[in-house]
Amino acid sequence: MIVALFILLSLILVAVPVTAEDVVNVDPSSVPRAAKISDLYVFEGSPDTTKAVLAMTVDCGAPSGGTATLVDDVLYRFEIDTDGDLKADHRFLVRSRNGKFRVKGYNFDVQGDLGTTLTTTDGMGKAFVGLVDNPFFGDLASLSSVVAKSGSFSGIDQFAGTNCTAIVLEMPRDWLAGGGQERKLNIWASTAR
Ligand SMILES: [Ca+2]
Repeated sequence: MIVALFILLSLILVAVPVTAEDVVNVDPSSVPRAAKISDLYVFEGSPDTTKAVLAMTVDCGAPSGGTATLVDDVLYRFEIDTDGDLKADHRFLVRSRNGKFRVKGYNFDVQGDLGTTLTTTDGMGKAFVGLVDNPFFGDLASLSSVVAKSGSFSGIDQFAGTNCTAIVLEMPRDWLAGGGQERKLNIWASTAR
């Protein structure tokens, strides 16, 4: 089995929406929810704007009170194209096993327990994999009536009270570019086994 799922998207250092999702080389119904990417985020660090943050959410919709879930031996990848050819030039790779996770890529090589924040040996990069409140807001119950022009949004978030597992990496901005100068980047996320 090769690539399980892609979530594509974006540019640099702005919180960005995902633009596409695709499942290839595998029956979508066979992919565990914890291997399906819900959203990809790219942020400028705050308050430290010399840092950048990559975040990927999976297993969204899980009830509150659960535990972080990654699928053991599935590779979770942040992929970064630095020269505009839409082919990854470097990656940050995350894998879990037996309640622990490991992050590798550029100056990252850290390993520890799910639910904890790990710091690279030089103190410049941080990695977290754990349970978070579902960051997505959606008033889906009103959507059909809004589309039909027969009603309006209620403002009720159907995702309230649900969780996701988040993979979050904070790093100096030049790490995102693989050590090169800051430039326009294409960034996407994928899972594979
Ligand atoms: Ca490239």
